[in-house]
Amino acid sequence: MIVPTLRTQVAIVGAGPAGLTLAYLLHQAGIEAIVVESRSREYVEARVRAGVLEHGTTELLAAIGVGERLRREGLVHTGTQLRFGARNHRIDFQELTGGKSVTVYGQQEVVKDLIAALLSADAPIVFDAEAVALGRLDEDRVSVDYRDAAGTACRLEADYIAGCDGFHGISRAAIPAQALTIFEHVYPFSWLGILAESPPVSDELIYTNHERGFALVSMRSPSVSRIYVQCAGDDDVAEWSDDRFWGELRARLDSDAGGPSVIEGRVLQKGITPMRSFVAEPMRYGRLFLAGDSAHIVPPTGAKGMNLAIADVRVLAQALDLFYRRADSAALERYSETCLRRIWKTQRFSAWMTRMLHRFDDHAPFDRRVQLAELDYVTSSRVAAAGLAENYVGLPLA
Ligand code: RFL
Ligand code: PHB
Repeated sequence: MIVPTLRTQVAIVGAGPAGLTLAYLLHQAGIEAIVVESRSREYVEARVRAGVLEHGTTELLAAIGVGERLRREGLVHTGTQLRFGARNHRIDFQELTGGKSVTVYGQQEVVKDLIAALLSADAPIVFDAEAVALGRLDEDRVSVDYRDAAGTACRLEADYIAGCDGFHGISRAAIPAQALTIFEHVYPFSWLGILAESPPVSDELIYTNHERGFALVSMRSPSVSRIYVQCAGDDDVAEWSDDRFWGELRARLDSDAGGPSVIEGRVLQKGITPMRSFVAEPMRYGRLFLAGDSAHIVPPTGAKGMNLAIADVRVLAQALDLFYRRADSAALERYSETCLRRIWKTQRFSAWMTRMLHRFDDHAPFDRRVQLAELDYVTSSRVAAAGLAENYVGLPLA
Protein backbone atom coordinates (compact mmCIF):
# COMPACT_ATOMS: atom_id res chain seq x y z
CA MET A 1 0.00 0.00 0.00
CA ILE A 2 1.33 3.49 -0.82
CA VAL A 3 1.31 5.77 2.18
CA PRO A 4 0.78 9.47 1.33
CA THR A 5 4.07 11.09 2.35
CA LEU A 6 4.98 14.73 3.02
CA ARG A 7 8.63 15.76 3.05
CA THR A 8 10.11 18.59 5.07
CA GLN A 9 13.22 19.64 6.98
CA VAL A 10 11.78 19.58 10.51
CA ALA A 11 8.71 17.59 11.58
CA ILE A 12 7.05 19.08 14.65
CA VAL A 13 4.74 16.88 16.71
CA GLY A 14 2.22 18.92 18.72
CA ALA A 15 0.67 22.38 18.35
CA GLY A 16 0.99 23.65 21.92
CA PRO A 17 3.09 26.69 22.82
CA ALA A 18 6.34 24.77 22.17
CA GLY A 19 5.45 23.35 18.75
CA LEU A 20 3.82 26.52 17.45
CA THR A 21 6.58 28.86 18.63
CA LEU A 22 9.19 26.58 17.10
CA ALA A 23 7.27 26.42 13.82
CA TYR A 24 7.13 30.20 13.66
CA LEU A 25 10.80 30.71 14.56
CA LEU A 26 11.81 28.18 11.89
CA HIS A 27 9.52 29.80 9.35
CA GLN A 28 11.21 33.13 10.01
CA ALA A 29 14.62 31.52 9.59
CA GLY A 30 13.58 30.08 6.23
CA ILE A 31 13.61 26.47 7.50
CA GLU A 32 10.77 24.25 6.31
CA ALA A 33 8.64 22.68 9.02
CA ILE A 34 5.31 20.88 9.23
CA VAL A 35 3.32 20.60 12.46
CA VAL A 36 1.08 17.58 13.11
CA GLU A 37 -1.46 17.99 15.91
CA SER A 38 -3.82 15.28 17.14
CA ARG A 39 -6.59 17.70 18.13
CA SER A 40 -8.68 20.13 16.10
CA ARG A 41 -7.83 23.81 15.76
CA GLU A 42 -10.94 24.70 17.80
CA TYR A 43 -9.89 22.37 20.61
CA VAL A 44 -6.35 23.68 21.00
CA GLU A 45 -7.54 27.26 20.79
CA ALA A 46 -10.04 26.72 23.61
CA ARG A 47 -7.87 24.70 26.04
CA VAL A 48 -7.63 26.73 29.27
CA ARG A 49 -4.23 26.46 30.95
CA ALA A 50 -1.43 28.75 31.94
CA GLY A 51 -1.67 32.50 32.11
CA VAL A 52 1.56 34.19 33.13
CA LEU A 53 4.19 35.20 30.58
CA GLU A 54 7.70 35.95 31.75
CA HIS A 55 9.30 39.19 30.69
CA GLY A 56 11.48 37.38 28.11
CA THR A 57 8.53 35.38 26.69
CA THR A 58 6.60 38.59 26.06
CA GLU A 59 9.67 40.18 24.48
CA LEU A 60 10.21 37.18 22.22
CA LEU A 61 6.60 37.15 21.01
CA ALA A 62 6.81 40.88 20.32
CA ALA A 63 10.15 40.53 18.52
CA ILE A 64 8.83 37.84 16.14
CA GLY A 65 5.73 39.87 15.33
CA VAL A 66 3.03 37.98 17.26
CA GLY A 67 2.82 40.37 20.20
CA GLU A 68 0.34 42.91 18.90
CA ARG A 69 -2.83 41.60 20.61
CA LEU A 70 -0.74 40.60 23.61
CA ARG A 71 0.38 44.21 23.97
CA ARG A 72 -3.20 45.45 23.71
CA GLU A 73 -4.98 42.85 25.85
CA GLY A 74 -2.27 41.44 28.12
CA LEU A 75 -2.32 42.68 31.71
CA VAL A 76 1.10 43.88 32.82
CA HIS A 77 1.81 42.96 36.45
CA THR A 78 4.63 44.78 38.18
CA GLY A 79 4.32 42.77 41.38
CA THR A 80 2.42 40.01 43.16
CA GLN A 81 0.86 39.45 46.57
CA LEU A 82 1.79 36.72 49.03
CA ARG A 83 -1.00 36.27 51.59
CA PHE A 84 -0.47 34.56 54.95
CA GLY A 85 -1.35 35.36 58.53
CA ALA A 86 -4.47 37.13 57.16
CA ARG A 87 -2.35 39.84 55.50
CA ASN A 88 -1.11 40.60 52.00
CA HIS A 89 2.59 41.17 51.43
CA ARG A 90 3.68 42.65 48.13
CA ILE A 91 6.65 41.53 46.09
CA ASP A 92 7.54 44.41 43.79
CA PHE A 93 9.00 42.82 40.65
CA GLN A 94 9.82 46.07 38.94
CA GLU A 95 11.72 47.55 41.81
CA LEU A 96 13.55 44.32 42.63
CA THR A 97 14.54 43.33 39.08
CA GLY A 98 15.51 46.62 37.52
CA GLY A 99 12.22 47.27 35.79
CA LYS A 100 10.95 43.82 34.73
CA SER A 101 7.37 42.61 34.97
CA VAL A 102 5.18 39.68 33.85
CA THR A 103 2.14 39.73 31.59
CA VAL A 104 -1.09 37.90 32.34
CA TYR A 105 -2.40 36.58 29.00
CA GLY A 106 -4.03 33.17 28.58
CA GLN A 107 -2.03 30.36 27.02
CA GLN A 108 -4.86 29.76 24.57
CA GLU A 109 -4.54 33.36 23.42
CA VAL A 110 -0.83 32.79 22.72
CA VAL A 111 -1.81 29.63 20.85
CA LYS A 112 -4.45 31.50 18.81
CA ASP A 113 -2.00 34.26 17.90
CA LEU A 114 0.67 31.79 16.78
CA ILE A 115 -1.76 29.71 14.73
CA ALA A 116 -3.08 32.84 12.98
CA ALA A 117 0.48 34.02 12.24
CA LEU A 118 1.55 30.62 10.91
CA LEU A 119 -1.50 30.14 8.71
CA SER A 120 -1.28 33.62 7.27
CA ALA A 121 2.35 32.89 6.38
CA ASP A 122 1.24 29.62 4.69
CA ALA A 123 3.25 27.60 7.21
CA PRO A 124 1.57 24.18 7.38
CA ILE A 125 -0.19 22.83 10.47
CA VAL A 126 -2.04 19.54 10.05
CA PHE A 127 -4.81 19.40 12.67
CA ASP A 128 -6.72 16.23 13.60
CA ALA A 129 -3.54 14.31 12.80
CA GLU A 130 -2.40 11.98 15.55
CA ALA A 131 1.21 10.86 15.39
CA VAL A 132 1.29 7.13 16.11
CA ALA A 133 4.94 6.19 15.50
CA LEU A 134 8.30 7.89 15.11
CA GLY A 135 10.79 5.96 12.98
CA ARG A 136 14.48 5.71 12.03
CA LEU A 137 15.55 8.11 14.78
CA ASP A 138 19.18 7.07 14.28
CA GLU A 139 19.21 7.48 10.49
CA ASP A 140 19.60 10.46 8.16
CA ARG A 141 15.89 10.75 7.37
CA VAL A 142 13.42 10.30 10.20
CA SER A 143 9.71 9.62 9.87
CA VAL A 144 6.50 10.46 11.70
CA ASP A 145 3.57 8.16 10.98
CA TYR A 146 0.20 9.75 11.62
CA ARG A 147 -3.48 9.26 10.93
CA ASP A 148 -5.21 12.14 9.23
CA ALA A 149 -8.72 13.41 9.99
CA ALA A 150 -10.23 10.73 7.73
CA GLY A 151 -8.25 8.00 9.52
CA THR A 152 -5.87 7.50 6.58
CA ALA A 153 -2.33 6.40 7.50
CA CYS A 154 0.10 9.12 6.37
CA ARG A 155 3.80 9.78 6.78
CA LEU A 156 6.02 12.78 7.27
CA GLU A 157 9.71 12.46 6.37
CA ALA A 158 12.21 14.95 7.75
CA ASP A 159 15.80 15.62 8.76
CA TYR A 160 14.77 16.14 12.38
CA ILE A 161 11.76 15.65 14.65
CA ALA A 162 10.84 18.12 17.39
CA GLY A 163 8.79 16.23 19.98
CA CYS A 164 6.54 19.02 21.29
CA ASP A 165 3.62 16.73 22.13
CA GLY A 166 3.34 17.36 25.85
CA PHE A 167 3.64 15.05 28.81
CA HIS A 168 1.32 12.35 27.42
CA GLY A 169 2.60 12.45 23.84
CA ILE A 170 4.45 9.70 21.97
CA SER A 171 7.84 11.39 21.50
CA ARG A 172 9.39 10.69 24.88
CA ALA A 173 7.98 7.17 24.75
CA ALA A 174 9.71 6.62 21.38
CA ILE A 175 13.10 6.83 23.10
CA PRO A 176 14.40 3.51 24.46
CA ALA A 177 13.93 3.53 28.23
CA GLN A 178 17.61 2.76 28.87
CA ALA A 179 18.62 5.92 26.97
CA LEU A 180 16.69 8.21 29.37
CA THR A 181 17.09 9.08 33.02
CA ILE A 182 13.87 10.16 34.70
CA PHE A 183 13.74 12.44 37.74
CA GLU A 184 10.31 12.77 39.31
CA HIS A 185 8.45 13.98 42.35
CA VAL A 186 4.67 13.68 42.63
CA TYR A 187 2.95 15.87 45.23
CA PRO A 188 0.16 14.41 47.39
CA PHE A 189 -2.27 17.18 46.37
CA SER A 190 -3.72 18.80 43.23
CA TRP A 191 -5.11 22.16 42.13
CA LEU A 192 -8.77 22.61 41.42
CA GLY A 193 -8.94 25.48 38.92
CA ILE A 194 -11.90 27.47 37.70
CA LEU A 195 -12.44 30.15 35.12
CA ALA A 196 -15.30 32.41 36.19
CA GLU A 197 -17.18 35.50 35.07
CA SER A 198 -16.15 37.31 38.19
CA PRO A 199 -14.11 40.50 38.45
CA PRO A 200 -10.67 39.82 39.98
CA VAL A 201 -10.57 40.52 43.73
CA SER A 202 -7.26 42.34 43.34
CA ASP A 203 -5.18 44.07 40.64
CA GLU A 204 -2.42 41.55 41.29
CA LEU A 205 -2.27 37.78 41.69
CA ILE A 206 -2.66 36.63 45.29
CA TYR A 207 -0.75 33.49 46.32
CA THR A 208 -2.26 32.41 49.65
CA ASN A 209 -0.88 30.11 52.31
CA HIS A 210 -3.72 29.22 54.70
CA GLU A 211 -4.19 26.49 57.30
CA ARG A 212 -6.92 25.04 55.07
CA GLY A 213 -4.62 24.94 52.05
CA PHE A 214 -3.23 27.00 49.21
CA ALA A 215 -5.33 29.35 47.07
CA LEU A 216 -4.35 31.44 44.06
CA VAL A 217 -6.45 34.23 42.64
CA SER A 218 -5.45 35.07 39.09
CA MET A 219 -7.31 36.58 36.18
CA ARG A 220 -7.74 36.68 32.44
CA SER A 221 -9.36 40.08 32.00
CA PRO A 222 -10.99 42.79 34.11
CA SER A 223 -14.15 40.67 34.19
CA VAL A 224 -12.83 37.09 34.20
CA SER A 225 -10.98 35.44 37.08
CA ARG A 226 -8.85 32.31 37.03
CA ILE A 227 -8.76 30.84 40.53
CA TYR A 228 -7.15 27.74 42.01
CA VAL A 229 -7.52 26.01 45.39
CA GLN A 230 -5.40 23.15 46.64
CA CYS A 231 -7.44 19.94 46.83
CA ALA A 232 -6.69 16.32 47.68
CA GLY A 233 -4.61 14.37 45.18
CA ASP A 234 -7.47 11.91 44.63
CA ASP A 235 -10.32 14.46 44.51
CA ASP A 236 -12.82 14.17 41.69
CA VAL A 237 -14.03 17.41 40.11
CA ALA A 238 -17.62 16.18 40.62
CA GLU A 239 -17.07 16.51 44.39
CA TRP A 240 -16.52 20.24 43.96
CA SER A 241 -19.83 22.06 43.51
CA ASP A 242 -19.57 25.78 42.72
CA ASP A 243 -20.82 26.55 46.24
CA ARG A 244 -18.16 24.41 47.86
CA PHE A 245 -15.51 26.08 45.73
CA TRP A 246 -16.56 29.66 46.54
CA GLY A 247 -16.95 28.82 50.23
CA GLU A 248 -13.47 27.32 50.39
CA LEU A 249 -11.97 30.28 48.57
CA ARG A 250 -13.63 32.76 50.94
CA ALA A 251 -12.33 30.81 53.93
CA ARG A 252 -8.77 30.69 52.60
CA LEU A 253 -8.75 34.40 51.77
CA ASP A 254 -10.36 35.19 55.15
CA SER A 255 -12.95 37.18 53.21
CA ASP A 256 -15.43 37.20 56.07
CA ALA A 257 -12.75 38.62 58.40
CA GLY A 258 -11.84 41.52 56.14
CA GLY A 259 -9.68 39.77 53.53
CA PRO A 260 -10.24 40.37 49.81
CA SER A 261 -13.95 40.01 49.12
CA VAL A 262 -14.81 37.40 46.56
CA ILE A 263 -17.41 38.28 43.94
CA GLU A 264 -19.01 35.05 42.82
CA GLY A 265 -19.79 34.68 39.16
CA ARG A 266 -20.76 32.07 36.58
CA VAL A 267 -18.20 29.26 36.46
CA LEU A 268 -17.15 28.80 32.82
CA GLN A 269 -14.71 25.96 33.30
CA LYS A 270 -13.55 23.71 36.13
CA GLY A 271 -10.74 21.16 36.22
CA ILE A 272 -8.19 19.39 38.40
CA THR A 273 -4.43 19.58 37.73
CA PRO A 274 -2.12 17.10 39.42
CA MET A 275 1.10 18.50 40.83
CA ARG A 276 4.28 16.96 39.55
CA SER A 277 7.95 17.77 39.03
CA PHE A 278 9.48 15.72 36.20
CA VAL A 279 12.59 15.80 34.02
CA ALA A 280 13.70 13.32 31.32
CA GLU A 281 17.39 13.54 30.40
CA PRO A 282 18.85 13.93 27.87
CA MET A 283 16.33 15.77 25.72
CA ARG A 284 17.70 14.27 22.54
CA TYR A 285 17.86 10.83 21.01
CA GLY A 286 19.39 10.61 17.53
CA ARG A 287 17.47 13.08 15.37
CA LEU A 288 14.60 13.52 17.82
CA PHE A 289 14.64 16.56 20.12
CA LEU A 290 12.19 16.83 23.01
CA ALA A 291 10.93 20.29 23.97
CA GLY A 292 8.45 21.59 26.55
CA ASP A 293 6.21 19.33 28.61
CA SER A 294 7.28 16.24 26.65
CA ALA A 295 10.61 16.50 28.51
CA HIS A 296 9.67 18.20 31.77
CA ILE A 297 6.82 19.20 34.04
CA VAL A 298 6.87 21.75 36.82
CA PRO A 299 4.15 22.22 39.43
CA PRO A 300 2.25 25.37 38.35
CA THR A 301 3.03 27.34 41.53
CA GLY A 302 5.87 29.24 39.84
CA ALA A 303 3.89 29.87 36.60
CA LYS A 304 6.72 28.41 34.57
CA GLY A 305 5.50 25.55 32.31
CA MET A 306 4.64 27.51 29.19
CA ASN A 307 7.61 29.83 29.61
CA LEU A 308 9.99 26.91 29.89
CA ALA A 309 8.48 25.27 26.81
CA ILE A 310 9.08 28.47 24.84
CA ALA A 311 12.63 28.84 26.22
CA ASP A 312 13.46 25.30 24.98
CA VAL A 313 12.34 25.94 21.43
CA ARG A 314 14.17 29.21 21.29
CA VAL A 315 17.39 27.26 21.89
CA LEU A 316 16.34 24.58 19.40
CA ALA A 317 15.45 27.07 16.67
CA GLN A 318 18.82 28.82 17.01
CA ALA A 319 20.65 25.50 16.90
CA LEU A 320 18.76 24.37 13.78
CA ASP A 321 19.41 27.72 12.15
CA LEU A 322 23.14 27.31 12.72
CA PHE A 323 22.99 23.81 11.28
CA TYR A 324 21.11 24.78 8.12
CA ARG A 325 23.01 27.99 7.49
CA ARG A 326 26.54 26.85 8.28
CA ALA A 327 26.36 23.05 8.50
CA ASP A 328 27.46 23.51 12.11
CA SER A 329 25.83 21.01 14.46
CA ALA A 330 27.67 22.09 17.63
CA ALA A 331 24.65 23.89 19.09
CA LEU A 332 22.39 20.92 18.30
CA GLU A 333 24.86 18.68 20.14
CA ARG A 334 24.65 21.00 23.14
CA TYR A 335 20.84 21.46 22.97
CA SER A 336 19.96 19.21 25.90
CA GLU A 337 22.74 20.48 28.13
CA THR A 338 21.90 24.12 27.35
CA CYS A 339 18.19 23.67 28.10
CA LEU A 340 18.70 21.57 31.21
CA ARG A 341 20.57 24.33 33.02
CA ARG A 342 17.51 26.58 32.85
CA ILE A 343 15.13 23.68 33.45
CA TRP A 344 16.78 22.62 36.71
CA LYS A 345 16.89 26.17 38.02
CA THR A 346 13.21 26.45 37.17
CA GLN A 347 12.49 23.10 38.82
CA ARG A 348 14.19 24.42 41.94
CA PHE A 349 12.11 27.59 41.95
CA SER A 350 8.81 25.79 41.25
CA ALA A 351 9.45 23.20 43.98
CA TRP A 352 10.43 25.93 46.43
CA MET A 353 7.28 27.98 45.74
CA THR A 354 5.20 24.81 46.05
CA ARG A 355 6.76 23.84 49.40
CA MET A 356 6.42 27.36 50.76
CA LEU A 357 2.77 27.86 49.85
CA HIS A 358 0.89 24.57 50.26
CA ARG A 359 -0.56 22.69 53.17
CA PHE A 360 1.31 19.42 53.74
CA ASP A 361 -0.72 16.96 55.78
CA ASP A 362 2.44 15.25 56.99
CA HIS A 363 3.94 18.45 58.33
CA ALA A 364 4.84 18.37 62.00
CA PRO A 365 4.22 21.63 63.92
CA PHE A 366 7.95 22.30 63.50
CA ASP A 367 7.69 22.12 59.68
CA ARG A 368 4.74 24.49 59.70
CA ARG A 369 6.67 27.05 61.76
CA VAL A 370 9.61 26.82 59.35
CA GLN A 371 7.21 27.35 56.43
CA LEU A 372 5.77 30.48 58.04
CA ALA A 373 9.27 31.72 58.82
CA GLU A 374 10.19 31.24 55.17
CA LEU A 375 7.24 33.42 54.12
CA ASP A 376 8.15 36.00 56.75
CA TYR A 377 11.75 36.03 55.48
CA VAL A 378 10.80 36.32 51.80
CA THR A 379 8.47 39.22 52.49
CA SER A 380 10.75 41.08 54.90
CA SER A 381 14.21 40.65 53.39
CA ARG A 382 14.98 42.57 50.23
CA VAL A 383 17.57 39.96 49.23
CA ALA A 384 15.10 37.08 49.62
CA ALA A 385 12.31 38.97 47.85
CA ALA A 386 14.69 39.78 45.00
CA GLY A 387 15.37 36.05 44.58
CA LEU A 388 11.67 35.35 44.18
CA ALA A 389 11.18 38.30 41.84
CA GLU A 390 14.19 37.43 39.65
CA ASN A 391 12.91 33.89 39.12
CA TYR A 392 9.26 34.87 38.68
CA VAL A 393 9.91 37.40 35.91
CA GLY A 394 12.21 34.83 34.31
CA LEU A 395 15.93 34.14 34.52
CA PRO A 396 18.07 35.51 31.70
CA LEU A 397 18.56 33.19 28.74
CA ALA A 398 21.58 30.91 29.09
P1 RFL B 1 1.18 21.16 25.40
O1 RFL B 1 0.58 22.49 25.56
O2 RFL B 1 0.66 20.05 26.24
O3 RFL B 1 1.04 20.79 23.86
C1 RFL B 1 1.26 19.49 23.37
C2 RFL B 1 0.44 19.33 22.12
O4 RFL B 1 0.72 18.06 21.54
C3 RFL B 1 -0.50 17.46 21.12
N1 RFL B 1 -0.27 16.01 21.03
C4 RFL B 1 -0.10 15.35 19.86
N2 RFL B 1 -0.11 15.77 18.59
C5 RFL B 1 0.08 14.83 17.63
N3 RFL B 1 0.27 13.52 17.88
C6 RFL B 1 0.27 13.06 19.15
N4 RFL B 1 0.47 11.76 19.39
C7 RFL B 1 0.09 13.99 20.21
N5 RFL B 1 0.04 13.89 21.58
C8 RFL B 1 -0.17 15.13 22.04
C9 RFL B 1 -1.50 17.89 22.18
O5 RFL B 1 -2.83 17.81 21.71
C10 RFL B 1 -1.05 19.34 22.40
O6 RFL B 1 -1.70 20.24 21.53
O7 RFL B 1 2.77 21.19 25.62
P2 RFL B 1 3.84 22.36 25.39
O8 RFL B 1 3.70 22.98 24.04
O9 RFL B 1 5.13 21.77 25.81
O10 RFL B 1 3.41 23.51 26.41
C11 RFL B 1 3.49 23.31 27.79
C12 RFL B 1 2.39 24.09 28.49
O11 RFL B 1 1.13 23.79 27.93
C13 RFL B 1 2.37 23.79 29.99
O12 RFL B 1 3.65 23.70 30.51
C14 RFL B 1 1.63 24.91 30.76
O13 RFL B 1 0.27 24.95 30.46
C15 RFL B 1 1.82 24.69 32.25
N6 RFL B 1 1.09 25.66 33.07
C16 RFL B 1 1.56 26.96 33.24
N7 RFL B 1 2.66 27.41 32.60
C17 RFL B 1 3.06 28.69 32.72
O14 RFL B 1 4.07 29.10 32.11
N8 RFL B 1 2.37 29.61 33.48
C18 RFL B 1 1.29 29.23 34.16
O15 RFL B 1 0.68 30.10 34.78
C19 RFL B 1 0.85 27.88 34.08
N9 RFL B 1 -0.27 27.48 34.71
C20 RFL B 1 -0.12 25.30 33.63
C21 RFL B 1 -0.78 26.24 34.47
C22 RFL B 1 -0.69 24.08 33.34
C23 RFL B 1 -1.88 23.76 33.90
N10 RFL B 1 -2.40 22.52 33.53
C24 RFL B 1 -3.74 22.29 33.17
C25 RFL B 1 -1.49 21.44 33.20
C26 RFL B 1 -1.98 25.91 35.04
C27 RFL B 1 -2.53 24.67 34.78
C28 RFL B 1 -3.83 24.38 35.46
C1 PHB C 1 -2.98 31.33 35.85
O1 PHB C 1 -3.37 32.51 35.72
O2 PHB C 1 -3.52 30.39 35.26
C2 PHB C 1 -1.84 31.02 36.74
C3 PHB C 1 -1.17 32.07 37.35
C4 PHB C 1 -0.09 31.80 38.19
C5 PHB C 1 0.30 30.50 38.41
C6 PHB C 1 -0.37 29.44 37.79
C7 PHB C 1 -1.44 29.72 36.95
O3 PHB C 1 1.33 30.25 39.26
